[in-house]
Amino acid sequence: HLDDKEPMQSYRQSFFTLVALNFGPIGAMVKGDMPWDDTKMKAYAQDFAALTELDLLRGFAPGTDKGTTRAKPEIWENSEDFAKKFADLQAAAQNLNEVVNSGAERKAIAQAVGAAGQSCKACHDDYKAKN
Ligand code: ASC
Repeated sequence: HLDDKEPMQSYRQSFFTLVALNFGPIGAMVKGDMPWDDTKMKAYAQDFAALTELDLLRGFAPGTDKGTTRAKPEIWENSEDFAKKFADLQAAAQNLNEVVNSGAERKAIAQAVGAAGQSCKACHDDYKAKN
């Protein structure tokens, strides 16, 4: 990627791909779209939490608002709010990992998954273009 013209767009999109491939099946298990599997639930919740410890904001460096991206210009205009929303995601992912790995019942897990999904959505609503 060193000669990629859009390395930071690729960096952040890779982050979201990994997050979606961990949180997606968690959501699917909670919704009953995929069989519940405690081992997978624990592993994916742990990886989801670990992924959110990466420095995502580095991927939204100034000047990377052009090109192959659905990132809205508002990200760079409201960078404090954007950073706060990412901190909310980190907290929600951390909480989900703790709930899942504390042996909580499914109802409590579903609640923590819902909260994490809300923090995904809060940011998408304001900062992700529809297409
Ligand atoms: C997902 C996914 C999102 C969030 C969001 C939650 O699995 O890909 O963007 O959950 O739909 O509301």
